[in-house]
Amino acid sequence: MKTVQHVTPSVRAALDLHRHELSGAERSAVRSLAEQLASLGGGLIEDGAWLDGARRLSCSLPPRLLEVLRAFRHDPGELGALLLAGLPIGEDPLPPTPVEPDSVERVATVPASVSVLIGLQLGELVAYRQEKSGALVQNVVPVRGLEGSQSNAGSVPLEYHVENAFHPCRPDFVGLTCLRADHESNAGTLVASVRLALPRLDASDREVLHQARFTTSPPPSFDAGATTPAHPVLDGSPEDPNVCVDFHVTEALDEEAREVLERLRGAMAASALPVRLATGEMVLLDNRVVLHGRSPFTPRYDGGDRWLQRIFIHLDNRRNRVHRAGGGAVLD
Ligand SMILES: O=C(O)CCC(=O)C(=O)O
Ligand SMILES: [Fe+2]
Repeated sequence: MKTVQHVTPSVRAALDLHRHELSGAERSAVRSLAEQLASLGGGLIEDGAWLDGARRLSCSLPPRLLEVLRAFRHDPGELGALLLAGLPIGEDPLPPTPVEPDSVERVATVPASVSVLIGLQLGELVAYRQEKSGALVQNVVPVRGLEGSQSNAGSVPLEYHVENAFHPCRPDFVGLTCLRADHESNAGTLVASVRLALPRLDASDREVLHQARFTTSPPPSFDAGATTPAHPVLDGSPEDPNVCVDFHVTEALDEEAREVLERLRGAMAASALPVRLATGEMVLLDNRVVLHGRSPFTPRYDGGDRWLQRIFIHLDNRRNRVHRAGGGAVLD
């Protein structure tokens, strides 16, 4: 890992954010695969046969893209995120941004197919039955009336979190593909890597974070569910730990742990990079290594608002099998 902690955030962004820009020829190749996939069978994303076709077609993504995805899976780098730019999205006019709550994509479109093709080269696509009705491709759009909510339908600052931190089988990777930026291009997906934040904490704080002195409850996007048993926020190798925290819903069980959690939040915020996604860009986040949040923006609910599509990826389809009734892609 290169060390770039003493440069300004913007320089660090340029240096550190793993960015891969597709060439024109690569964009055409991805577009042709996505079009084939969108018209495969009934184009139903949750249909096992469609997903089989998607997996097969994903093997024909451009070699340079396959290399980048494979390298990211091996090691997500200091930032824990990969930005893909120049994806074939927005070349045809896009429909209006959905406005309804819990909007999802059930029928394949070219943008949804692009996300699926890329996700399937990183691992297995999964969803959670209690969230966005178990859809594999979910729309992240602002929803009227939910402005102030700590969910991806809100537009106030969204607190740093690991996706589904409360779940024993949370995603290994999260993919966010941008169809449309917000009107003022203000909204940034904030990426905060534990690899960058850790040097800002002293050894005793890290030790506390490795102890089971925290609990996490399900976020609002889930139906009410049980709070986790006490868990550590950092686990695994002390020199390169995994992180599991959601600063909106993770609670410390004692005063010392509460203070340490607050210092971790400060370290994370100080290391965070805003990724302002533009049309045709996709950010892949390693959900074991980075927290993400979102800066505020002003929705208009006019069909031209910010529109991302989200996918979740697991590396190991056996480890999660106990949660996947019938062997499908949806976890209970
Ligand atoms: O809107 C964003 O950039 C991120 C929202 C988010 O946290 C999510 O969809 O999981
Ligand atoms: Fe999230």
